[in-house]
Amino acid sequence: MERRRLRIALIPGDGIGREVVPAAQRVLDAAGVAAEYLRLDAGFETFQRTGNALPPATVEGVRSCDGALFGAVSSPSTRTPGYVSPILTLRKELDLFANVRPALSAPVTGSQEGIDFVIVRENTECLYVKQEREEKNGARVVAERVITRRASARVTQTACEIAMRRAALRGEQKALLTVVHKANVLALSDGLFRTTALDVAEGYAGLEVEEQLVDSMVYRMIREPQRYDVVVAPNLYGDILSDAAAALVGGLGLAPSANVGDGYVLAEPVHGSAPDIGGKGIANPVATIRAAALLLEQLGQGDIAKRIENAVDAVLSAGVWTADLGGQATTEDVTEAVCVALQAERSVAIRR
Ligand code: GGG
Repeated sequence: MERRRLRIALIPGDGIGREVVPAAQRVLDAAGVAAEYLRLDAGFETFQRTGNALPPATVEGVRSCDGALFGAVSSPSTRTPGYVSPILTLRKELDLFANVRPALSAPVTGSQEGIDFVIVRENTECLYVKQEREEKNGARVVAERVITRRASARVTQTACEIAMRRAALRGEQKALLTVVHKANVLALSDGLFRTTALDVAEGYAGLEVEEQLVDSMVYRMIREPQRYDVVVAPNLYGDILSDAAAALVGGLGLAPSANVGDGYVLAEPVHGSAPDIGGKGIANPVATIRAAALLLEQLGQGDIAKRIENAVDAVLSAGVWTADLGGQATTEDVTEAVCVALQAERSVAIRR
């Protein structure tokens, strides 16, 4: 099948981002993806070197591509004049309003069985608008939390569409959407998210809709993760819930995500830059390899994405595990094993 040649932006960022993004690029090559790559700078190291954590050329370059693969950044926890978080800014600049984070059981000892749900996190507002101010000489700090009807509606629409697509793939008529909020305490802000989400979801026939307070959601997700299908949540709750969900299926080393907007997708591992292990060659590349697969799926190459996911599963099933999973494999070992699994499968397919 003749495929469109893709143009993909690669933004390794900081720390282990610089190891796992090249690993994922190797896997894309081994899978036979027809693509040209544009490598772009961003992150704290870029800030230290150039005074800009997200150079305009990076934003321009990202826009010139069909999609992007981002690694990780290490934003400082203290206020740093002139520094902006490149990933938060990119999400805003490109209007990537939904962050799609699958939680899927994996063949590793740290994963529970039978889990297959997706958290769809609102990606542009909530506390992440970073409107903080000091009062009373710094003795009191106020952080504004923004929730809008528009953002709540479009993230819910994305979640509903994912739910319907997943049901169709399962060959079922029914899907379940869980709307997470804390409207019993934050009646205005979470109240708006809740009513908007419930209104939007009502328009999808065959979609069962439930709502859950965020605290009880954490509890139930840990006790009965197998019951969930698609979960939609405001930004901060979605961020926290998705890290917790990753812990149920093998950890952050395996967890991919895709930031999606109306016409663009930027995929990334859920994990950060892990500066403690950066440069040691021991980072788990699987989350980024899976993120690359999510990117392909969004760009209409779901068949290659599936082959990459199968190759990753085969490698994990064979026990080729990095230290975060309890193994001794290096980044290179895992990457090479996935490439070999893909190439073996490709040559069988070509012989057929
Ligand atoms: N790949 C996701 C990532 O880098 N996560 C860390 C994160 O969210 N950082 C935000 C920031 O440092 O500005």
